[in-house]
Amino acid sequence: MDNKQKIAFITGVTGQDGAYLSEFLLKKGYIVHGLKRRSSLFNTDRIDHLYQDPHVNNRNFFLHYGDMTDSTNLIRLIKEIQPDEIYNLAAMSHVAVSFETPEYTGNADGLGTLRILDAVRLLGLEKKTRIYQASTSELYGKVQEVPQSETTPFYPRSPYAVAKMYAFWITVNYREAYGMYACNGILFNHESPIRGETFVTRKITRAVSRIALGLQDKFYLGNLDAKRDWGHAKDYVRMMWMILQAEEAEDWVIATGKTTAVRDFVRMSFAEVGVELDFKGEGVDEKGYVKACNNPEFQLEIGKEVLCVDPKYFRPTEVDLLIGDPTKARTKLGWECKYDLPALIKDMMQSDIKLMQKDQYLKDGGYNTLNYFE
Ligand code: NDP
Ligand code: GDR
Repeated sequence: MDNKQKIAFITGVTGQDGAYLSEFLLKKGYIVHGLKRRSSLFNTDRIDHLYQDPHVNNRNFFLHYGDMTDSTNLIRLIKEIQPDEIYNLAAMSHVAVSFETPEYTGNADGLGTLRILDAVRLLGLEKKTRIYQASTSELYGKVQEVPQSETTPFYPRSPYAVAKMYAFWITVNYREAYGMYACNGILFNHESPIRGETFVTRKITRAVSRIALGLQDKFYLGNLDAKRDWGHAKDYVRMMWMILQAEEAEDWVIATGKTTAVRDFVRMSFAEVGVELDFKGEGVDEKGYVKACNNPEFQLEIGKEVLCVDPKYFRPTEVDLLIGDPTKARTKLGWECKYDLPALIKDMMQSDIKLMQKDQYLKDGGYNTLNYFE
């Protein structure tokens, strides 16, 4: 093994960010180790293109079984890997699901972070290993001030956000108590063609693609008024790395500085396939209709109902408005994003149309295709 090569350990390697970060670090010449969970089906779709046969020499990408709720596993792996950098991305990351599984979320997302930090301390790696903690704009929760920056007070509004708040402060505490290089990246929402299918952006781009191709009539969403500061995951993983290269360990807001309502994300996604939408009604009675269809490839009837609100997607407590102020990262780290929202939506829509065309071939061939509405 080349001693000059840096070694990274990524928890959550099978997730959206884990996949993009692995690609990014491998391109930079890192040796990358990833933590994956055992599951009854393969769960490595997002990183299959990086997989290397364990029987060949000179590998630079390794996967290990493990779980954020298992301290002994984490300690053993960190001892074996001796990482220069740990990116702690593993989490039960779905805000709505965290209301259903609050205890598990606290364990994996909150205590899981402590387990990583304490493993590094226990192994005497405080001066060698730099730690990136995947913190979140969900910490801001109930609006205290806009735009939200590193100095905005936190007011978490879900079991997920409360667990991540513990993770935020335990990271700060280990930095201050033990002189560890440990940072929180307070990242605002970031999306991509490989975003989990039940987050709102991907749910929208998948459904719009299926509706355009005639595979589905309509779809259901919850709160259309929520506003988010959406960026592209490819831009954001670059910043995770930049954060760990900075001289001082600090906490950083990474955001685009622009906010958009869920309703407008829907509108923009339909516009990508040449469909203009009309919204009628209010609250749970609001619906989306086809106002115009300017793309001869997709034959959508004018007046067709394509979107309904289903109260089951409303959360017990909502985060109404997120808009980040990335001034610190911009001035001190040179942060800038290559993708704006229209470019992000274009990327996601082009990818989902292609994916759904595959479903169309399968359906035409008499095979079943899966369609989850959650
Ligand atoms: P994903 O949900 O796509 O990925 C989460 C990853 O964590 C998956 O690899 C998942 O494994 C793994 N994981 C979940 N629970 C455990 C566990 N108990 N033990 C080991 N691994 C586990 O999330 P993203 O990639 O979008 O986000 C990465 C991180 O950044 C998360 O911590 C998230 O909370 C945080 N974040 C994300 C933002 C975003 O907009 N994407 C914004 C701010 C923060 P499996 O594949 O098996 O499910
Ligand atoms: P969020 O992302 O909660 O911001 O957390 P999500 O895409 O789930 O929701 C964004 C907003 O859309 C509203 N919404 C719906 N959401 C979902 N999932 N499904 C629906 O049908 C629906 N209808 C409306 C939500 O109420 C919400 O206001 C994401 C995750 O990646 C976290 O891990 C991360 O920390 C934060 O972003 C920053």
